[in-house]
Amino acid sequence: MSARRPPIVGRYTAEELALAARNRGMPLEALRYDVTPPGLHYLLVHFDIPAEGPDWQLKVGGLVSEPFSMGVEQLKALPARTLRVTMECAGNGRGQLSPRYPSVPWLEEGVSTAEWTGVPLRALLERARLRDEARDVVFRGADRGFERGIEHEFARSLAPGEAMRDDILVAYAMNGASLPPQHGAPLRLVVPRWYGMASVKWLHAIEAIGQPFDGLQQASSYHFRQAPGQKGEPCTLMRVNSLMVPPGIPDFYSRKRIVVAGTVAIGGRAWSGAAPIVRVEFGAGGAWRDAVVEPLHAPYAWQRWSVSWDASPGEHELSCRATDAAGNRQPLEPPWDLSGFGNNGVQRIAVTVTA
Ligand SMILES: Nc1nc2c(c(=O)[nH]1)N[C@H]1C(S)=C(S)[C@@H](COP(=O)(O)O)O[C@H]1N2
Ligand SMILES: [Mo]
Repeated sequence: MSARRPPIVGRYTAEELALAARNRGMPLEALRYDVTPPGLHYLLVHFDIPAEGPDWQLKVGGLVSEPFSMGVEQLKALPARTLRVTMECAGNGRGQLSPRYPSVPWLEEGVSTAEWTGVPLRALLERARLRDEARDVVFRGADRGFERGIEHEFARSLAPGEAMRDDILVAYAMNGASLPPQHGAPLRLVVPRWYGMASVKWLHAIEAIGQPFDGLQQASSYHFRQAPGQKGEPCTLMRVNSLMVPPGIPDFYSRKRIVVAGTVAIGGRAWSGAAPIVRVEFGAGGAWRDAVVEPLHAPYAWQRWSVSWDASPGEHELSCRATDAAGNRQPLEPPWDLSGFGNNGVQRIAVTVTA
């Protein structure tokens, strides 16, 4: 495997700026929407958005008894399901770490929720009849490029047991309209509860193989590592996390918040791939108290939380901290990871309250 890029300390580089401009985040005020309007959904495209073409085919093959290939219209004729799914990039929060890995320098905005419509993956795998020798199921995207000197198309895999879950979709619609080009048109995988990298866009092939998939995006990228050279643990489920809508109004350049003294309605969203959110604590000036958390309405979507804050004149730091039903709780500080994956440290917002 060729060398990893050296870590960065200090100012953002031109390469990071270029990546950030292509792969924009969700403006945090959009946390107000249950379902993120498509133009505000965060975006991550490793290479170029491939051209879509009317003759797009999805091939299902490899270690299956009945390989087949089907066009998008044929797929749309199969029984469909719509799921509301919160998706977060595994690298969300990377830009807060130091040293940081040279990649998309997300601060905290690499998360959104959409309603995806498509055919359950399980129905396609049942039709193809996975053979017993299948050890891994590979999902291939049509976008191609180099990373760390290796040319590949973006591809990921799931173990057969995971792939047969009934909540994974081969989606052709987002929020009731055809998939936009940047979100994977004409077809993408949507893997609820997992970090976004599992949801392969521009999906053109599903292939069952007899050994664990060794593609770069599967075997090398998307692993939690403390230090270089480690094999690490694969990124899978989204860690417990929460964000708030920054209150008041911003200063254009610094984005610092200005709030008028008085009772301020504070709110945001919390999510976890492991279990529903059972608690959100709101922190102001070092004191924490419980916010009101809405019950889980859609099993794969974030939950709304709210609290009212008595804002007194002066400088304040606001934060929020979620706990899920499995007992996972956000750490107060960003957890260290070499590539900046899985940063679920609490959000901190500096607020100036004016009289
Ligand atoms: N083919 C392909 N699929 C992909 C990617 C990609 O670059 N190419 N990026 C992945 C990553 S890392 C994330 S976080 C999600 C982002 O999905 P979105 O851009 O629709 O928000 O898509 C995933 N699927
Ligand atoms: Mo991602």
